[in-house]
Amino acid sequence: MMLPNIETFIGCESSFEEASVVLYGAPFDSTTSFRPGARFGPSAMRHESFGLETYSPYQDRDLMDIRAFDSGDLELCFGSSEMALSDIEKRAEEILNAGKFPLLLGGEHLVTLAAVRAAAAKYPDLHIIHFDAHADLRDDYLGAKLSHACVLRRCHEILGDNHIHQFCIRSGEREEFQFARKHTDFHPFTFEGLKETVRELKEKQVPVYFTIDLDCLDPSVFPGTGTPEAGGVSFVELLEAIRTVSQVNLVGADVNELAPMLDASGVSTATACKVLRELLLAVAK
Ligand SMILES: [Mn+2]
Repeated sequence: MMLPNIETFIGCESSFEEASVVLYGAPFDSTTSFRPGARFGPSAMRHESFGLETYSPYQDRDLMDIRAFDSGDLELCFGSSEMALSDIEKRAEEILNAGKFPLLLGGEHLVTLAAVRAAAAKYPDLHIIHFDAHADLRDDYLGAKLSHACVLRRCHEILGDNHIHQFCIRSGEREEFQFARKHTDFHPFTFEGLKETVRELKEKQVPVYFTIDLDCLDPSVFPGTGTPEAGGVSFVELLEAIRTVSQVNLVGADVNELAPMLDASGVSTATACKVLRELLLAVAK
């Protein structure tokens, strides 16, 4: 029997019914402030994932041992952020309501807001662990409230003070840094303090959403992104941090801001694929 050529992320071959983790792609980059291209991130990751092994020697786990389903990319309206967010939120809600773990592939970072809206509706005491070079706490960007530069500020409006835990942040306006020191659990530059944060969240057993902006990585290992910022973490540091975060009660996650065409070497896409493999293996029950 011949089957249609449907490309999934490597090792994500379960049916929706069997799966514990469901991937969904949001190829959206309409509010990118500098270099666009993140809309091509999810499809590039699927395509290039076949250069990876399904086995992770770091975790001694294999994608073939977990049950993950790749639901493909949403068809999103590039002209309306609100319409795009609404479609992403509906998909996240559908996955959550089926009792499965939604894992979103961006896209620019604004897509996280939709997933957080869905998760917060189900889990009112939601916390966010946020890895990023940028604080993303602007109240508006050139007058727009819906921008990838404002996404964590919009999340703060939903979740309130001390529910957002930020790491590796090394860029933003002075006002964003002042806002962070007042309203979020703020850890600039590195993952310092992550173990303590994870211990507290684990003790409280609160639901946690995990958002990884890949530009937390140093541009020397991850140049393929819209707003690269020197002074980032290494791949190995990120991997260890992901494994630390996986100890909390995670209810959803995303990997965002890969713009594959901005790195002709393909290394950024390969790195993003490896981050996703490790994240999948860390979160799959
Ligand atoms: Mn960023």
